[in-house]
Amino acid sequence: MSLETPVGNRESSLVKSLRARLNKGDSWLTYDLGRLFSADKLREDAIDQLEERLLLADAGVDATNWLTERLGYDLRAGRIKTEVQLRAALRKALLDLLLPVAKPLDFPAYIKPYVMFVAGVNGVGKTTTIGKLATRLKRDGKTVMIAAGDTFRAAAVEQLETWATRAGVPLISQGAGADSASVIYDAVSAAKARGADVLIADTAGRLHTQIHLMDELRKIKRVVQKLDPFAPHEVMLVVDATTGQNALNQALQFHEAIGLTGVTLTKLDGSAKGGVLLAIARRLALPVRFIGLGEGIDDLAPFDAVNFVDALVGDDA
Ligand SMILES: Nc1nc2c(ncn2[C@@H]2O[C@H](COP(=O)(O)OP(=O)(O)OP(=O)(O)O)[C@@H](O)[C@H]2O)c(=O)[nH]1
Ligand SMILES: [Mg+2]
Repeated sequence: MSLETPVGNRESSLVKSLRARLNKGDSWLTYDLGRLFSADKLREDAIDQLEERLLLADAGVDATNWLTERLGYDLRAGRIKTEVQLRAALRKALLDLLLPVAKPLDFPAYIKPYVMFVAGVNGVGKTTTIGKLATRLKRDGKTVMIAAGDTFRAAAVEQLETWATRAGVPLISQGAGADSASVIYDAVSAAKARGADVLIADTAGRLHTQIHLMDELRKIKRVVQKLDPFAPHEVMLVVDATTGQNALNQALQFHEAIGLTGVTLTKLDGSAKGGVLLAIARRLALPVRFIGLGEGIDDLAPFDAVNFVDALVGDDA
């Protein structure tokens, strides 16, 4: 018996579980599309109904308007006469929105160490995502180091230590109360000295209203740039899908404050509907890196637009 599931299988089972969850018989988007038809004709209010579903699923006004306008156009052009056609039109519109943002993290060999900051509000899953990601990268043969940049919350370092041990990667820390920029500066120096491929820096959870903490992020960036003017190579925001529209606001605020280069959406396994991904794609067009599908070490998958959309509209349509 093999001890470990091969990567391909693991990924496809994650996608299956995403699909099962988003489509738990009450998929927010495609649930009972048949109801939008009466006597085989699309009902007058079909677009209004879809609009309502999109808004309820946290897709936000921008993405919702964009999608319903697209579908309205197809409708008037006579391209949506059946449920199958409606499903196909939805699928195409969703892909047009999401394919451009499905950009996996790329670690070019000439950037060493590839410095990554992981930021976000409290409790969204930053530390957990770092643990999962470090594990994943190490399996891919990369040498990874982690910096305990969350010096703010009690027990944050211990939590990260547990993840670093699980992932089997070294952690650079100075303990609670230390200066976050100094920890991350040291970690980048150490990663350089040891020739590590990737350095992932955890940061304390913060609200965009906590000016001093937002300033701290900018400071970390400035300090690290003394070692590498092009660092950080990735500033990844982690957002919790169960917070709905709030996740979009967080993305807007953090982007304005430090300039994001990617987003990871966690807790898609929970009560989340995932619509906020559409909102973020429409408003910010930031690359979506990963989706979190649970608390376990393997519950992280690169964001794949086709899988995501198929989970929503059903690829067997
Ligand atoms: N169900 C589920 N839970 C998750 C996921 N990612 C993280 N969590 C849980 O969310 C909680 C918070 O995770 P952390 O990784 O500590 O979040 P954080 O952003 O580092 O939190 P702070 O450091 O306090 O700001 C933990 O209980 C995690 O197990 C996910 O994808 N799915
Ligand atoms: Mg944390």
